[in-house]
Amino acid sequence: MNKIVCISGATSGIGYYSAVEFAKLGYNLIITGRRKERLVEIEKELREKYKVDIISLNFDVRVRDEVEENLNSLPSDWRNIDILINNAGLAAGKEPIFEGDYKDWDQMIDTNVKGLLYVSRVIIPWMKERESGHIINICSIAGKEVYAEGAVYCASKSAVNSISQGMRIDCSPYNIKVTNICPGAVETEFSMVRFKGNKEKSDATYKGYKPLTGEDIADTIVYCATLPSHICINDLLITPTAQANATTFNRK
Ligand code: NDP
Ligand code: 8X3
Repeated sequence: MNKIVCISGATSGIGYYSAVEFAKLGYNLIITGRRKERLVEIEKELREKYKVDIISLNFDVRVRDEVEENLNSLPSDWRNIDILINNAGLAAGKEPIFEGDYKDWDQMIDTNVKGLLYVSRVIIPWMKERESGHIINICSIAGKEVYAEGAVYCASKSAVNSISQGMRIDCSPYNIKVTNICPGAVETEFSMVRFKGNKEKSDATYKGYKPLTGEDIADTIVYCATLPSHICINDLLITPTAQANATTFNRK
């Protein structure tokens, strides 16, 4: 059987392009997300183009029962996951902490932190048993620097940063690599989600400079995932050339 990559949040953006890039390399894919129709389309597209096997799992990473039920439904040979990309995540809202929406806070913490943990908790024991595997956590520049009106999103990504470090310590005796990838501005559905469909605000995020694309991050993930077995990229911060840190952009 080909190598297997499991990607959470593969219905758009970084997750979708990661599915494409790994399919090109002949990996079999486990793709997940809440939007079932998108999973069906992506499965069809990648099967036809790249002749790989794909299992789509339609669940919300925030719901532990759904996570466990779906992942545990995998046939035994599909549990031999070589690479887990913990990508499902989002920012919801951007306002000062004293105006923050409780629902947004819950959604970000439940998805970015607890969802990542739920998925990892099922899959890591399978990797541990085989003494082989690579976990790639999609963190953010927001996990390294805090910016105005982003306290809770930044906190959720700081948690990912810490979880990646802890995972690496606990998993390294079992020959499992852990890579924490921290992108700056990537033009995906991210800002439309953050600004709840406000196109003006979303477009403004990427105005006046060339942002990264989902493909750029997918290429970076593939680079980290295909290094020789004795090399592990622990932590990688990647920004557009026009972005110097979380808040400094060279906009024309
Ligand atoms: P997109 O909005 O394009 O993709 C987000 C993906 O996450 C979708 O596939 C979505 O699937 C999935 N997702 C969100 N919530 C859930 C949930 N509760 N359960 C299951 N899946 C979920 O954004 P990006 O591709 O940009 O984001 C991917 C990751 O990259 C996120 O963790 C984000 O925080 C991080 N990131 C993004 C940056 C950017 O500038 N774009 C920069 C740094 C990090 P569905 O809606 O179908 O469930
Ligand atoms: C997404 C990048 O800078 O909007 O994680 O937080 S940022």
